[in-house]
Amino acid sequence: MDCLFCKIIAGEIPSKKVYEDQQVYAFYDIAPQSPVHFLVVPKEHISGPSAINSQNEAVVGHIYSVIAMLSKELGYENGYRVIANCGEDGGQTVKHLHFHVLAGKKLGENII
Ligand code: IU
Repeated sequence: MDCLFCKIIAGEIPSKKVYEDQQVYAFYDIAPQSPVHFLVVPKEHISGPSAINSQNEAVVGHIYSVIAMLSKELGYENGYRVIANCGEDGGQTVKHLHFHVLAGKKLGENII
């Protein structure tokens, strides 16, 4: 499958890893929109938020728990924003489900 994030997960394209376990991979965004900006993606290829269903939904809860755990480890427990863009109108450019984690400053409204 010709998916950029599948290639990043497989190590075929280099990335700056934040965290990895059996289900998810997290890496810093190449175009950061805040002092802390990384993406958390399921290792399983899910094309986007609209492809979440009863079969694959568990990984979404896991992703939120990983983000909360990392907030303490990376020191952004003062607050953060999690965003998943969906489809063309939602501004999704990479067709592999991903959650932006933005932190490190008081975030304005027009971000991501
Ligand atoms: P979006 O929600 O689909 O617009 O987010 C895609 C993100 O993937 C965006 O913030 C890009 O900067 C980021 N990204 C990346 O981190 N590495 C890449 O090689 C590419 C995009 I292409």
